[in-house]
Amino acid sequence: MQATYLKDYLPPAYRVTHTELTFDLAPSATRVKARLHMERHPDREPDDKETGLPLELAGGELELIRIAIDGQTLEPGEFEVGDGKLTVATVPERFLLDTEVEIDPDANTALEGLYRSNGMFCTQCEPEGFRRITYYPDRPDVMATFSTTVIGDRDSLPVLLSNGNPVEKGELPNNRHFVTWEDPHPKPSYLFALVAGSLEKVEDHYTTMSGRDVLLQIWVEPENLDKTEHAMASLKRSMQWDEETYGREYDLDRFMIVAVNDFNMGAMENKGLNIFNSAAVLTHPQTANDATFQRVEGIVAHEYFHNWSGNRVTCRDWFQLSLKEGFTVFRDQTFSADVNSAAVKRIEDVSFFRTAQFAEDAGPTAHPVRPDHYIEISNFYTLTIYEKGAELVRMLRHLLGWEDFRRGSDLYFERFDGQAVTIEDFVACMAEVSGLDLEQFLRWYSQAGTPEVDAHGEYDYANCEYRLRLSQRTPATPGQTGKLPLHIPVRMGLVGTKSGHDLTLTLDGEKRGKDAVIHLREAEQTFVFTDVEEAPVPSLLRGFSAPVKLRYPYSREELAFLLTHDSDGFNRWDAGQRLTMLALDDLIAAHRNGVEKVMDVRLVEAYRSLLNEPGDDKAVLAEMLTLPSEAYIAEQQPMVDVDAIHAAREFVRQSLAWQLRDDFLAIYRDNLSDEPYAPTPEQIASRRLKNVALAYLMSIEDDEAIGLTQQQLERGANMTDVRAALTLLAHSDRTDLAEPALKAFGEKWAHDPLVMDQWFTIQVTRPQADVLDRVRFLMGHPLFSMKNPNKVRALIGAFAQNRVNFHRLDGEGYKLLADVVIELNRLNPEIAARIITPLTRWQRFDEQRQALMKAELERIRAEKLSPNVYEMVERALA
Ligand code: BAL
Ligand code: ZN
Repeated sequence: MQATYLKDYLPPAYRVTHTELTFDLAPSATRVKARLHMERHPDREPDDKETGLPLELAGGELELIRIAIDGQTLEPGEFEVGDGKLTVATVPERFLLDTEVEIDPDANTALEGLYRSNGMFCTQCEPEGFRRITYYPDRPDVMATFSTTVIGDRDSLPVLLSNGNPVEKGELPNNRHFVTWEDPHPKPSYLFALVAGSLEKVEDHYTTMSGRDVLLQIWVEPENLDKTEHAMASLKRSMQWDEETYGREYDLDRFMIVAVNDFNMGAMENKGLNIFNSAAVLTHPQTANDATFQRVEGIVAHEYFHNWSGNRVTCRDWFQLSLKEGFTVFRDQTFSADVNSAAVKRIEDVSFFRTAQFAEDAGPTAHPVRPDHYIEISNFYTLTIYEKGAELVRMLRHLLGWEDFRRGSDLYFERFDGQAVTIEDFVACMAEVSGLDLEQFLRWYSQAGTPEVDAHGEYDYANCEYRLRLSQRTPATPGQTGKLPLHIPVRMGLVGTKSGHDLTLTLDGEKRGKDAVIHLREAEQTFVFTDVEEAPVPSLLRGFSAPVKLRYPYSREELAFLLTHDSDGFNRWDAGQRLTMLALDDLIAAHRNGVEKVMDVRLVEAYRSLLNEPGDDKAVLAEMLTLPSEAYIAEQQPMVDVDAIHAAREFVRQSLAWQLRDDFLAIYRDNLSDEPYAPTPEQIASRRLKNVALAYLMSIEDDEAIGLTQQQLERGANMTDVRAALTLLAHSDRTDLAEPALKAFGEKWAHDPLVMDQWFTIQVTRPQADVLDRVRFLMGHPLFSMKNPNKVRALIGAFAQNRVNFHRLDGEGYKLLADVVIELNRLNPEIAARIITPLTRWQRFDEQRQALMKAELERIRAEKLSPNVYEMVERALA
């Protein structure tokens, strides 16, 4: 299969100035007529003036009915169809292209292009789905205005939506009707959207900063009308935040969101008509937990923010995907931090990043934030493009400071409005407004892998100097060796060991305050701080100011000191994580060597202080009390020993629970509340703290805790508490209590697919050894479907995160995942290529597991593979 290379980029031969589409909808035979107003791109000269440049349009799974140029139907021989494209050898400089195709939405299980979900027609065109709708120059640098007429059955499809504003509607023979939509903003085909179905809406209005009224609509299936309130509130907050923070205003008369059950992604930012996976938009206190409420808020914001960072200014080519995704993730992260607890948002994001993105960087699919080649671009909607891309934008903000960063963003939006541009264009705006040299910084975009920064500090009592030596190296990644030093902003402080306070930082004779950003640019660099009045403990990489692995030989005493005294909330939390990791390392070694495990008393005392002096930020406390996940611990080990990690973590959990039982119980009781549910930061923090405490107590199956868990479940105040309680019961050894509770929950919620997803996940993440049989059994459940990505993620994806069971030594976990990948490879290649990821990480495990995982990858490789799965398997086995 062929790779596409960034170095081969050329502007399109022909551009489209206006696109007219007519859809005549039918489940298995939809007709699409397209009229494209085309002209040769001024930057593409033909080699031969006589023949001109051939016209090539992308298309797949289309049955061509007719093609005409300037009204003249082309005969076979005057055009060619094959290899995913339609070619016309000779066309005028400017022309009208008419095509008519037939497509089969019902046969479209890949969920790319036009398909049906629960009887509703909907589309997903990013990155290359539009070519499954009609022949088109389906690339992001072809931007056109669109006029779309949707025709459908009046009874089954009363609602007909597309991008922009409705300009005409009417009745047609045979009980059909139509609506015509016009989108005045030029857009690439990947932002096209169409929805048709029997939907109902919730409406609201927003007045923009310039006083324009915008109609807001959320379209859902009728039974979900009561689950839209939070998304609507989130949308209005996002619109206001983008005006206040970035000066960006919405630009159409209406903004629509549609909830769809079968959707590969979380949501899609189609111009004026966002399509959402129902899991990413619907919430109700009884059906969604706090994490889902917060996730919905973040995703609604993310998609809305794309209206500028993505739609008004988009990517020149798909190698630039992070231009829109990294910037937009950064924007949604800062929005969520502003409207919730900023410290907790950062802790959550970094915790996830260091677990999952670091793992991606360390594996066979590692790639730069701007890759230089791909076989299947759908495989690059990755944590590196999104989350690492966001970290790079965050570093730019650190380097420039907020005011210059905002000026750079204004310049970017103004200069490139209506254009498809590159990452260099974005960074150049930041350099221009700040005068900073960002040449070295650009290496972050082209160099893959996680940089490792080693730090050593020395205090010179005689001269009151503190010398900090930093060195950096980025390990080799597939296809990339010999990495160059990066420009790394290190935010830091020096915490005085006597005073317990941040000391003033004086560097090169300049006073830099008590918290400063130093710039590491060389492979090795020493920073000498003068006038340091007392011996300090360094607090480095505050707020995770760069996406690197920082190593500093902290003693446990120093970490305990930072845990109490660091003024940076994030680094206080990180000190606790490091302290816990040291204890875990000892326990993992003890388990492997068959030596008795002994709990580190310093860790118990650190937790005791946290519980007894909880401070006033419950959200941060809950994070502090949360142990690193098994996946995170695994990332810290040279070779992953799943059983030792599980045993060591359980030992710490249970030791803390035994020794601090009464403190956890007090925290639980202090945070019980009768207030009606609201997704406020205060309530969320209380519930989280309460449930963290309960989880410790349930780890030792404390009788009182079992009673409290049952009460919490029976009370059913909200899904946060119910799900937490059900999970604790289901993951305990008390099957006598767990089984009836699971059964009752399953019966109560059988009508609600999103709640049933949670039911599947709770069961397949149990640590008990019989879980694989349960996974197999649940795959036969009438409510499970391999065609629904949410179900696949909830059951198979969640099982693959159940580390002790997925990595069983008999290889049955791997076999099950491989079977699923093989089936999905036929049905939905995009999801198949995502769900395979855990198998591709075989290098990190012992020889026996490596052999088993590779054998499953080889079994998959022997199949007739989609480009998506082919690329993943080839990279994994390279
Ligand atoms: N553009 C794909 C979905 C998202 O990142 O918003
Ligand atoms: Zn996005």
